[in-house]
Amino acid sequence: MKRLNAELIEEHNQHELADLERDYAALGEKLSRNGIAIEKLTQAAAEFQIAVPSWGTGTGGTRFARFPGEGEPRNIFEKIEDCAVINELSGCTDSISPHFPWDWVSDFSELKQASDSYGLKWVSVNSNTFQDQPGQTATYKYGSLSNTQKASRELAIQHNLDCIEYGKQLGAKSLTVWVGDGSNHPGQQHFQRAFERYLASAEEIYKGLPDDWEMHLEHKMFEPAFYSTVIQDWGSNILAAMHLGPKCKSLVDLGHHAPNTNIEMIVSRLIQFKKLGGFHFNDSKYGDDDLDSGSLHPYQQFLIFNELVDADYRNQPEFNPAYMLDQSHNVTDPIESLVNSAIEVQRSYIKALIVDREALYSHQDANDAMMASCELKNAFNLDVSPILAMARYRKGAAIEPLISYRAANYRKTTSKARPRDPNASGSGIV
Ligand SMILES: [Mn+2]
Repeated sequence: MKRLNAELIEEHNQHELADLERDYAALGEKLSRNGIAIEKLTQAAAEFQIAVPSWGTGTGGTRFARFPGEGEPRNIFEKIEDCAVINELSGCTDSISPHFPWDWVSDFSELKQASDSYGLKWVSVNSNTFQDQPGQTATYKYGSLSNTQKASRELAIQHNLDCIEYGKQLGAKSLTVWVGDGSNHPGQQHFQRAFERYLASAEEIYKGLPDDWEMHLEHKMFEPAFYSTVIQDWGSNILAAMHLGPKCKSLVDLGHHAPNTNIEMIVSRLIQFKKLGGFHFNDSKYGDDDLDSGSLHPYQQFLIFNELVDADYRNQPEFNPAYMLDQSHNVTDPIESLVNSAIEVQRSYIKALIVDREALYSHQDANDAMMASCELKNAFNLDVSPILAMARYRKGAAIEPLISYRAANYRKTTSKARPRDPNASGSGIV
């Protein structure tokens, strides 16, 4: 089942196909001069998939305000519809990463049926122990898995175990755990005791993982805690992951580091020790800005994929990271941002495939810094857009996704079916 009018996309594609074929042929000729077969890259682009976060389909906000968009999804079923649109346009987002309890439903088979009807899968389940739910018996105000109070810790453990159960019904294979635990004042929290409590709680969750599941820990330097967080960086993250066992790995959210951190090097270290579980892609200028992927630092994103492609090239064992977007869209249509961002991540991947690994290794061995740098920069500077567009076209997705999307008038037609509740609090991702 399609959510957008497939004929409309096809009509637009036919209009743009002749130009695309010319650009594709020219790029193919240029690549072949360097011994690269364009068809291999187009095949890789067609196979590349990145998950859409269910929460990203709604308009985000800041701690100050949220400005809801017209026709935005009001529940998980409507989020699935928007995820279908994103995949029909991009051709590279065939899965959804859900968030509980935001996406909780009483009948998960109904949810699975809805996603199946659009050919969408469910991947990593995200738990939420950073806010209290109505009627909650113990509070997360002072932390969840590391809370000094046993009742709060037990509640957080049980919620994560529940998330695994929900995920099993949806066919997911991993649990992503991010906690807001930390402190705002020096002295407020005993660093070691808090980490000990976190590990003891995480052990209970780990015990509940099915054999074919992974647990992904997400670190974050600050927010909501502003002095310290319990899993503040990849150091604490990998320590926890190593402590818990082989099914526990680290998840890298690009916005969760200090500015100018060498994230690609962190990625390399995690790969080396078989601890890279996955990514939350986004971009940032100041902190956890959750801006569109590749909108500010496309070269950094390329350098991360350079490490990922390198790991693949060297057949690194136990290397199978999960790719997800994690963004907040305050001033754009979330569908447009997610389509664009998925394609920008795919773009970084294809550019990284162009790097001549053997040539790079020989420049590195010869300490030829200039040529090594040029090997990367030349790949990055190549415009691979025709490859991405051709991969989309062959899958029946849109050659020009935003043009087709706007022509479909989706928001306007959807807004009629999704009237906004005037009494809604306007809560969203903040
Ligand atoms: Mn994240």
